[in-house]
Amino acid sequence: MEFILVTPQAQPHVALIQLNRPKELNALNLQLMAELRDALKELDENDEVRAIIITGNERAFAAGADIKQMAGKTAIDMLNVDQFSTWDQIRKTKKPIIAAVSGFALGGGCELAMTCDMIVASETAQFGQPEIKIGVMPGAGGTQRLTKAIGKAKAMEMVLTGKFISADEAEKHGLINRVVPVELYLDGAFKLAADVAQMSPVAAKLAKESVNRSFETHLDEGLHFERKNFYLCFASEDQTEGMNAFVEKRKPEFKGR
Ligand code: CO8
Repeated sequence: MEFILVTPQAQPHVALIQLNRPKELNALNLQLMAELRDALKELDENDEVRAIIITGNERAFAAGADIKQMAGKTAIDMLNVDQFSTWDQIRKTKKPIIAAVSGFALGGGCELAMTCDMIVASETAQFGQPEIKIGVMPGAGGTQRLTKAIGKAKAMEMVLTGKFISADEAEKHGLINRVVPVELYLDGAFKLAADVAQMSPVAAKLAKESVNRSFETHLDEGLHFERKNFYLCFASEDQTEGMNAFVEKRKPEFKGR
C-alpha cells in the first residue's frame, strides 16, 4: 500500500486505516481509493476485527478528490474510469466504520467521512463541499448524505457556496457524533470503536445494515427489513450468550458466531 497505512489490531478488535498523502492533504487519487477499498474488504473478512477507524492526520482528513488527477479529464474519461464502483464497494463494508476527522474534510473527503457510520471530529475540523468553486459539484454522495444529515437549507448553502462549517456547527446540525480537543480526536474514535467492539459482531453488522436501509426505503419496507435481521440475530450464539449473561448477571463474551 502506497497511500494508506493499515493496522489490523491497533487496539483489541479495532483496526486503523490512516490516509497517508500528507503533502497533498490526503487528496483522494484513484490509487488511494483502490487501496482503501481493498483494505476494507480484507478487514471485513478478518474475524478478529469488529470495528474500523479511518483517519487522516491533524491537518487534513482529506481535502477532496485529487483535482490534479481530474483536471484534464473528459466526461467519457470519467465514465470509463468508473471510480464510483470503488466507492460503492466501500459503502458495502459490513463492519462499523468510524471516521476520526481533524482539519480539512472537503469534497470527496467530506463524502468519505459521511460514507463512514459515525464521525468523531477534532475541534479544528472543517467540513465542506467546495466543488462548486472549481466548476463542478459533489459526486460521491455529498448532495444526498449531507442533505439527509443536516437538512436541505444548510446542505444547499454548503453545496451552492462552497462554505465550510466548523466541527461545532457540524455537531449542532447532526453531521457528526462529537467534537473533542484536537489532541484527543483519535482517542475519541478509539473509545467509540471499543464500545462497538464489545458488542456482538453479528448483531452489529445486522444493525448497521438495518439503519442504512432506512436511507433507501420507505417505513413499511424498512420495518420489514429490520424484523428479518432481528429474527436472524436469534440464529447466533451471541444472542444466546448475551441473554444468558444478562440473566446470570455477568458480562457477555461475544464470539461473532
Ligand atoms: N487535490 C489535489 N491536490 C490538493 C487538493 C486536492 N483536492 N487539496 C490540496 N491539494 C494540494 C495542494 O495543491 C498543495 O500542493 P502543492 O504544495 O504541490 O501546491 C498541497 O495540497 C497543500 O495545499 P494548499 O497549499 O492549498 O494548502 P492551504 O492550507 O493553503 O489550503 C485547502 C488548504 C483550503 C484545503 C486548499 O488546498 C483547497 O482548497 N483544496 C481543494 C479543496 C477542494 O476543492 N476539494 C474538492 C475537490 S473535488 C472533489 O472532491 C469531488 C468529489 C467527487 C468525486 C469523488 C471521486 C473520488
